[in-house]
Amino acid sequence: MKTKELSNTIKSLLAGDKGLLAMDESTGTCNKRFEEAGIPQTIEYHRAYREMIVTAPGLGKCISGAILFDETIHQATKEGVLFIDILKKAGIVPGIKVDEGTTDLAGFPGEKITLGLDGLKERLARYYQLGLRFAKWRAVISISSVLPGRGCIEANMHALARYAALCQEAGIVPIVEPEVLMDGPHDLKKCFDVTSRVQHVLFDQLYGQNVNLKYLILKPNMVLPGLSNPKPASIDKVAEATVNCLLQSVPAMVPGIAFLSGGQSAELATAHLNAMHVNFKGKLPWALTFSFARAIQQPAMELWKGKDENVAVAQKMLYHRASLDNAARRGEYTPEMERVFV
Ligand code: 5MM
Repeated sequence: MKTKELSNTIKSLLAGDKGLLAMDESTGTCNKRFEEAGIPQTIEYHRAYREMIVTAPGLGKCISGAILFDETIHQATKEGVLFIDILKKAGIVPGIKVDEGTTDLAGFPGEKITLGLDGLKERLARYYQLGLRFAKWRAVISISSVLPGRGCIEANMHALARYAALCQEAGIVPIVEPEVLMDGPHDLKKCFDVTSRVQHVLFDQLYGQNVNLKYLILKPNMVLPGLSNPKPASIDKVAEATVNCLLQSVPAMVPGIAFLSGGQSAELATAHLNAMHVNFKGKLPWALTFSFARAIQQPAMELWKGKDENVAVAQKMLYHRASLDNAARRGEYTPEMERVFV
């Protein structure tokens, strides 16, 4: 195993108060977000959008790594400079989403299994040659009165563990993402119980597949009430439930945890991360950071609207959101800082 290289990549990804930018929306997800924002859904608009992101001034001061989609790694600016090269020049490690989406899990109505293990070894070798040094695989777990089923959790966590083992063998740091979805009326406790169960099974499977816990980053959901639960939880309560859940299930050997935002507003995702740092200062065995997609990109996408004349203001917003997440990592974020962008 290329332990030195894996360890250096992890150090870069977790450095200082920086975090990861997930810009790995697959074609379907990207088109869905463009449609909602009134942006034409073509490959050229995907390219222009990603150019706006990777050329945002100062991005490298806030972002340590960017997760890309396969389409994006072959794309370049209008001047012909590859996005991967722009990121590297800005000091941002380029990474790649290697799962191939989800499909219905046979035998488990309403549940999904993530695809992409076939041929993964060869794809990882190609990605390594292209200079990509970390990867991401997302498993999706739903909550309902009867879900998730044990078979769904086990199948998905087994796939995550096999993916992680292949990544480490290839010299690529695996970002391991078991996402418990926010959809549904469930309460905070239900999310806590399911997230805890999922993470226990995950670490059992990682152990079973000889994955070295020192060379991976966990990308979990925060512990939150479901989106249609009428009773919101306070910021401190979410921070407490999330950290306690992680303390129960994530070994101290894991170097870092980078949260997904999962459909929370950008402001709330930032405030929750901040509260974890304020309330648990000095008590956490791992680095706690962010790997947001929507919570960093969404406000910028809404300003960009697919128009050249909006690029500069959208880039400022992207930088603004990422720098607020840096402040949250330091435990220094306040809602008043939201107003600095006008
Ligand atoms: C959960 O999604 C990941 C984090 O994004 P949010 O912070 O918005 O929750 C994200 O990296 C996701 O995996 C990508 O957007 C790709 O999603 P699809 O559905 O296109 O594979």
